[in-house]
Amino acid sequence: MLNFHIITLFPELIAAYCSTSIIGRGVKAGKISVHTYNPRDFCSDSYRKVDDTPYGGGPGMVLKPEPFYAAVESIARPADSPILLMTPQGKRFSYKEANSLARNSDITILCGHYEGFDERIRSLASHEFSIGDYVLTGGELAALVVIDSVGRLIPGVVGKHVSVKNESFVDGLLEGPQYTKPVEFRGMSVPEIVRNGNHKAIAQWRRQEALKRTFSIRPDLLAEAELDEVDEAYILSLKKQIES
Ligand code: 6GU
Repeated sequence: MLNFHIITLFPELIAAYCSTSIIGRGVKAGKISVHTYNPRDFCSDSYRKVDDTPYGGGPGMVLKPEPFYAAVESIARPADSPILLMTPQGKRFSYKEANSLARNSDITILCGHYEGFDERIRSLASHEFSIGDYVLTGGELAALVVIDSVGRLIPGVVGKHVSVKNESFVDGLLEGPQYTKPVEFRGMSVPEIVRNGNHKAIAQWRRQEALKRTFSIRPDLLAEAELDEVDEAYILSLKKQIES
């Protein structure tokens, strides 16, 4: 059981996604839980003001620290459990982080907002993550990326657990092509090799296709991937193909 605690000004966004599809099923099955906390509910003033003008001047508003601290302090969570701050300034979130986060019983996620937040909110966080090199209007989509990618690693959330083992990034490679019926569709046919039932040949072909795709789309991943001598020899042949 993994409990997510999401601090957000837009709890509806989190609730809608997390009640649907595979993550929704994981919640209903009691494998994960997703609780939301709105900083607006933790304001002490009657206007429920979560932002204010920036010191030093300038355009826009800045999220105030008090409601965020109060929201975090209201959460029933182990004192040493991670608190993630989702911002474009964070470390790039990847499969590696998802995997290590999946070992926790509780994960708290703070969603920032386009206008920026008081620097003292950063002190609440144990980790700061970005999901990519672009700017989002708020941290909610990024928090959902964490909930989804970590949540699906919890046993019982994804239907077949073997499918988690065979996917992209587990062995550091992109997943190769897959096919289902029909054999022939609009002039595109299923490769002969996956139709003939020779499991050893199919496994070799799949490995080569994964290597080929990774080599052409994400060559940076090859440096970290788990490769044996057969893989290395195949990559060398791909390099030679380009040179010739
Ligand atoms: Cl985590 N937040 C925002 N606001 N923008 C982002 C991001 C996070 N990751 C990439 N862009």
